[in-house]
Amino acid sequence: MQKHITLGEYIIENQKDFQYSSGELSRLLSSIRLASKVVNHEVNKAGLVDILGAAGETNIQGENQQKLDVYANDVFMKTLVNREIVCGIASEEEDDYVIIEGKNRSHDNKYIVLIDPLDGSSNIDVNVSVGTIFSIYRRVTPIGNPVTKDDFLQPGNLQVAAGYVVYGTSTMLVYTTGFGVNGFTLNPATGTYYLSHPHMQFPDDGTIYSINEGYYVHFPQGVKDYLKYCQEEEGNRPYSARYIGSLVSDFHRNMIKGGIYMYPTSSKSPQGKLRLLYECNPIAFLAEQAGGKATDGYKRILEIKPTELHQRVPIFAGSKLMVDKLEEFMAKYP
Ligand code: AHM
Ligand code: MG
Repeated sequence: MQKHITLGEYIIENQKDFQYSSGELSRLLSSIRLASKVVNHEVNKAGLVDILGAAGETNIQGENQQKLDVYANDVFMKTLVNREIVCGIASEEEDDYVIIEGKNRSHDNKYIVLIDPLDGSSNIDVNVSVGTIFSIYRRVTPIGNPVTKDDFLQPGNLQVAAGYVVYGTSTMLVYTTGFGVNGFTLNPATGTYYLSHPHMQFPDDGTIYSINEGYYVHFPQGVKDYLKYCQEEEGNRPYSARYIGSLVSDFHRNMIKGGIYMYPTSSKSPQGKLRLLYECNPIAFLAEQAGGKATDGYKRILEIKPTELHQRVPIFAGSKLMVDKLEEFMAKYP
């Protein structure tokens, strides 16, 4: 009989891969696993909001209902803070980073986490998939001191681990520690994640492009030209357009089937929309670890030196040959 590997087993078995295997990173990943199950439970109940009470109202049990993205933020923050594993957290839901003290008010934990606790949350009301995205770094400031902004403003190529949870038809946790990408599916009956997608790989080429084409008139010329190329009748083109409007789900599908996800700059959002530190960097790390590619149109996302916590950048991520082609079009308009 085939052995079913759980995420918990997998994390422990692969601890030896980490450069400094004190077990801290394993415990950190286990905390994310735990928090994701709590959030999953709540996301699954979202459709019952009319019965149980909407955000801001008091529900039937007299509990105050929170917006789900605020709730998800609380769950991830509390789980990580309570376990005293990380020294700092930055979240899409918080204006500034949060300094976390270790045991006995020390500042001797090693890792920082950047997180988008519930990405694509506008999809919740209509029963469409949402996700959590996370990125983990080792701190750069000396242990024993409170973390500073420098710990958070590290380029993506220094990430120690990154991943996402997709709360979809099945809930999956997909992550990398720099040794490939593995996907785990939650069995809702037992609350256990099982390794269902070992060694995930982007097909080198694909036939799906994902972009909010409604903003076409606002896009840079290189993107417009590439979209025209996607729609031309030649070889394996025209490609299929698929856009859920939920980064994690769009990226996840493209990784499995082969495709490109695009959120360019536009005259409406001159820096793009997605955030470098907790959306683009983790997605780029996963893309590269799965044999794909992620750029801002001209250079690797992972080499961008961040200047601000909530910095936005354009992103093009997916099958390598498709991203190469996009860059060819972009290079005509440097
Ligand atoms: P959010 O962090 O406010 O949820 O926004 C991020 C989301 C992504 O998941 C998605 O790909 C994108 O915004 C959709 O934006 P748009 O509606 O402009 O196409
Ligand atoms: Mg987001």
